Amino acid sequence: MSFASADNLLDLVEKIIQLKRERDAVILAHNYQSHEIQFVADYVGDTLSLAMLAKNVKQHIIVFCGPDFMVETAKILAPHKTVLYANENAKCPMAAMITREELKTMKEIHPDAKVVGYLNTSAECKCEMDVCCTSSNAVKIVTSLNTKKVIFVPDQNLASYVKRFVPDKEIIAWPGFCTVHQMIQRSDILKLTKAHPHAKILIHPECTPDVVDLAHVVLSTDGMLKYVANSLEKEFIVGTELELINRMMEDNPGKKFYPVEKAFCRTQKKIKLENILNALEILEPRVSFSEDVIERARHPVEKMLAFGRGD
Ligand code: CIZ
Repeated sequence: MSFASADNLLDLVEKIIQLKRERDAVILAHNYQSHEIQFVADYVGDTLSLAMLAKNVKQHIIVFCGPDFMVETAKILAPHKTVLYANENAKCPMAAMITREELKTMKEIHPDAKVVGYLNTSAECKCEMDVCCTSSNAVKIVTSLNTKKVIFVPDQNLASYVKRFVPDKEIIAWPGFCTVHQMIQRSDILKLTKAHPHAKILIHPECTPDVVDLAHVVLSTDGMLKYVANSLEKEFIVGTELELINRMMEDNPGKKFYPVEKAFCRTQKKIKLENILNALEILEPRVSFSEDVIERARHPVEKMLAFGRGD
């Protein structure tokens, strides 16, 4: 980085912090956001903890640094707050893999099934769900349902992870996936294991089943951060997006972390400091839905929050 860009970075950070104070705004950022975004954020976390925060923070303006569905979930939970996309173009490919119409058709084919939907879906899709989930509480939620048949959308990998815990239930999965976790191959983890045979293997449940099979523990990103902080182990292979490693290294200086280098989320990295400053200056782009969508989508999201964390 040149000195000029370092100056520019510092200038942006100062402006954001000042404007955030003036506006009495809060900045929420997902664990995959780049280091400088996490630095200016008030809270950093996984999808579930950010949803809980969006609902409970006292500020009335939220700048959300994460993909579209996370920002929109914040609006669903806090409809009277001004919720701003840090960058409206940060659209989660998995969330775009299923439409409301497609989910309606699935429900028509399986009228006796309950619908569990990952938060990684559009607000419209959420209107058709019985309950939402994240990777932290998907197992807990599906286990709790008093139904044999469950439609699980849109992540087929998370669906097959959940299925391991509920062998008696029929899980009807939509063939969606996270483009980043799908990139992580069994051979990547085996290579790291060969180089670091004593390392604990942490895998995200959005990874494919053959990768999950290699895990010592399967956790969401906040679950991984907590696990690493509390573990007596000293070395960890981390099967999720690359950025998480930086947090782990910062928080655990005595421990070693081995990432899968190619696991980089282009969507999340579309968010830049300039976007946050712009959002704070013009209070746009805002999330906006009809009252009907908010009302219908809020039900499964609130139901999920009542379950709390599962990891
Ligand atoms: O932060 C995570 O663990 C992700 C990527 C998903 C989730 O459900 O929170």
